[in-house]
Amino acid sequence: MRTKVVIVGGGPAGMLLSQILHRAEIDHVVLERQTRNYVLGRIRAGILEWSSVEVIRAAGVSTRMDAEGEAHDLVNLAWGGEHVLPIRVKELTGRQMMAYGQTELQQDLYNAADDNGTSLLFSADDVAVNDVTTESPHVTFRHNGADERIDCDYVAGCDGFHGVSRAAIPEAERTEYERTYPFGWLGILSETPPLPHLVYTNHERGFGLCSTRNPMLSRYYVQCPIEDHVDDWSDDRFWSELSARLPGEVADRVVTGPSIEKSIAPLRSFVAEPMRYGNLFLAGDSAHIVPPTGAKGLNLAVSDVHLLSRALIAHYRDGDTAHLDGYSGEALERVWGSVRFSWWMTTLLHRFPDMTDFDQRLQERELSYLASSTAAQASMAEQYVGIPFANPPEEE
Ligand code: FAS
Ligand code: PHB
Repeated sequence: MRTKVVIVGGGPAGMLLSQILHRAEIDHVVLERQTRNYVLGRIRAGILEWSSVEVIRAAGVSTRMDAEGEAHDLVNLAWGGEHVLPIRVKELTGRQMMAYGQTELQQDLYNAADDNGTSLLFSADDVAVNDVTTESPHVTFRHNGADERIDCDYVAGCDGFHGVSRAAIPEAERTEYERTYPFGWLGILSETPPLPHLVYTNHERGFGLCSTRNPMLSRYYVQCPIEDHVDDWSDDRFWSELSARLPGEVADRVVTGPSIEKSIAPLRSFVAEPMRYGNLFLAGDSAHIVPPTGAKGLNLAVSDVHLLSRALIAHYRDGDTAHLDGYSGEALERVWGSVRFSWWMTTLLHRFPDMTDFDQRLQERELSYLASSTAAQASMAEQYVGIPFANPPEEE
């Protein structure tokens, strides 16, 4: 087989890139290691930056998001069991966040691929990225028991943190930056009405987050020791711990119910540079990971795909390789901005094991300074809602 672009990974980054390349009539093949249902079964992100909404709309896969997603004007910070500070994002930046689950976006992207007749191969095993610095880059893999090879112009490594693409860049050519956090997030889904707006809470017992998926599906998190196992947390223990970490006026409004999904995610900050090596381009979690505190993981994947797709289109349509050559630098600018912001929110809101009462007071003072300063709130708001693209996608 031969194609222009092989996309390794059929998660949100890979499938959004596929959708945009299809609309630009750029031939490509997507290789996904898991089954379709396995990918759709993963519960992950829930908040889209407005820049991501613009990319998804321009890609022509926003019908359900615009019908079922919920635009939010504000997000709340809570602390000390009594304070609640609304960060009025729309008032401060003119932009909103969209609450729309990653699972839903993934479903929309798979449905679009079905309609497009995209070459999307699930259960692709032993994928290997080869010869990306030669004139004949190619990808080999096993599918339905047969060894396969696809020759291509470019490889898009959209295979997440545990994929193979990043390792196709020799260690001597790659620099990795990492910080792991000494706690995890225990998340649950419950078929209960969510709070009207997101609430992030700082408490000496630990971090908590109240989020949403739709009017009858809520997403909640509590910080937990990284050694914990899901079985250590009954629903009752989860709800009482979340309530203990929220101000009473907020806790009283939480509608509890049985969990329909419960999982613990580790937190890390990670960046691999560069995001290009020869004819291999990394996009999404294959190149970077952020703690979910800033709601940036999925949005960074969308950001990379916007920049990479624009570069590939300029190359194939106009023979212009400037954006391909500038991709890594431009993508990393946005990556590091979100990595820093996600680190800042994580450091501000979580109870670190080695924290003292002095440290707790510093966190609470920073939160009360935010409450006193519109300028500080505007700084947080513009980063939370997402810095606009220098070249936003053209509306359809
Ligand atoms: P993904 O990891 O989503 O997709 C990569 C795809 O490549 C997968 O389908 C995988 O099966 C496939 N793959 C891997 N190796 C392969 C190989 N060798 N060959 C072929 N295919 C291969 N972000 C937020 O903003 N908010 C959150 O609350 C949040 N919660 C998260 C919870 C968890 C447990 C995890 C792991 C991540 C969370 N994230 C969150 C981040 C997450 O949403 C990612 O940013 C997002 O999935 C990135 O999308 P991709 O880059 O496509 O990577
Ligand atoms: C979610 O709804 O899953 C969510 C929202 C905000 C975050 C992280 C996760 O910062």
